[in-house]
Amino acid sequence: MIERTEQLKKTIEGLTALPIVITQVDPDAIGSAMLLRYIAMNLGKEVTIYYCGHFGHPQNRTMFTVFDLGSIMFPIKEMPKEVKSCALVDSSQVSDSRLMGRVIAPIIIIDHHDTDSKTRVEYDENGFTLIDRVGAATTLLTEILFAMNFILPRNSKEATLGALAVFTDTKMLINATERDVIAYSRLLEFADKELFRQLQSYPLPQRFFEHFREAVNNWKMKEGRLVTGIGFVSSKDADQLAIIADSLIRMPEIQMAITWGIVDNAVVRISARCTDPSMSFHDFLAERFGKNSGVKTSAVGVAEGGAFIKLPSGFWAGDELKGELISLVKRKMDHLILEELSVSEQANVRDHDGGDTEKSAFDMT
Ligand SMILES: [Mn+2]
Repeated sequence: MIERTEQLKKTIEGLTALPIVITQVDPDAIGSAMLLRYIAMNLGKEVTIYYCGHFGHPQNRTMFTVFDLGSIMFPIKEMPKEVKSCALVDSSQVSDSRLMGRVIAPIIIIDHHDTDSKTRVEYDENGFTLIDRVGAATTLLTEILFAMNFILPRNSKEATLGALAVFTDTKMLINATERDVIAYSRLLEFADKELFRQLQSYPLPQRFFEHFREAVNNWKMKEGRLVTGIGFVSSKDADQLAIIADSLIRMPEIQMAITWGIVDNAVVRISARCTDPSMSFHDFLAERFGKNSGVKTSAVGVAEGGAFIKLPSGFWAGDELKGELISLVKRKMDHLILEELSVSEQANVRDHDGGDTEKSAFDMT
C-alpha cells in the first residue's frame, strides 16, 4: 500500500493541475472524485471535476444542493477541448459514449469494476492505475487518503459524501467487503451525521409520485411479469424509472418488473428488475433489445438491468403524434415482455444489433 501511495503521490506531483472525470453521476463517483480532489489539493494542485450525465436522481440533487457541488464540479462539455490528461474514477473505460465524443487520456485510473485488460496495460506505464474488486471506488480512495496520513476535517463534505458513497454503492453495506466496512467507519467518524441522515431520507418531488401513480394505473401483469410505462419524461426525471422498478419488484407475486418512459422525445428508456433465479435475465433482455441492454446482479438476488431504444427522429416527431407514439411503444413493450417471442422476432433483434454502439449513453439500470 505504501508503495502504491507513493506512486500516486509522484504522479500527482508531476502534474500542473488535475482535472477529474466521472462518467456518471452517482454517490460513489462523486465521493471518489471528492476524496481524490482533497488529496491533490493537499499536494498543492488545482483540481476541477467534470461530470457526464445529469444530477437527475433526487438523492444526487439533494447532494448537489446541500454541498453546493455546482461550484466544484462542471458538466463535461465545459472541459477545455485541449485537456486530455486527467484522472478517471469509478470507471476505467476510456472510450465511453457518455463522454459525448470527448477524448481523454487518463493518467490516473481508480476503479472497482471489471475491466478489459487493455485499459490496464495501456495506462499502467506512465501513470497510476488501481483497479480492485471492492464494493465502492470510494473505499480505495479512503485507503489511499489515510495511508498518506491526510486528516479529514470533522463534519467535512469529503467525509460525509465519502461515507454516503460507500453506504450507497454497497446497498447499505449488504454488498460490502471487509475493506468497505472499515473505510465506511473511518469516514463516518468525520462525517456530518445530521447531513448524512438528511441525504438518506432525501425528498422525492411531487412529479415522482405522479409518475408512480401513472405506473400503477398503466401496469399489466401476466404470470409473474409486470410491465408499465410512464409516458413522456425529461432526462432530468428519467432516473425515476429505476426507483419505480425497484419498488414494484418487491411485490411478492412479481418476479419481473419492467418500467419504461420516452425520454426527451428521443429514446425509450427501460428499467428492468428480476428475482427469478431460474432464468437468464441477460438473455431475456438481449433477445428483446439486442446490444442496447445490460444487466448486473446484486448480492440481494435481484438482477438489475436496463435497455434503450432510439426512436426514429424527424418525420415522426411532433406533438400531434404523441398519443399514437405512446400507444405504439406500449403495445410493443406489452408484447415483448408478456408474450413468448417467436423465432423470427428474435432474429429481428439480432439483425438490428449492428449499427448501434451507443450502449452506455444512458444509465442502463
Ligand atoms: Mn462505484
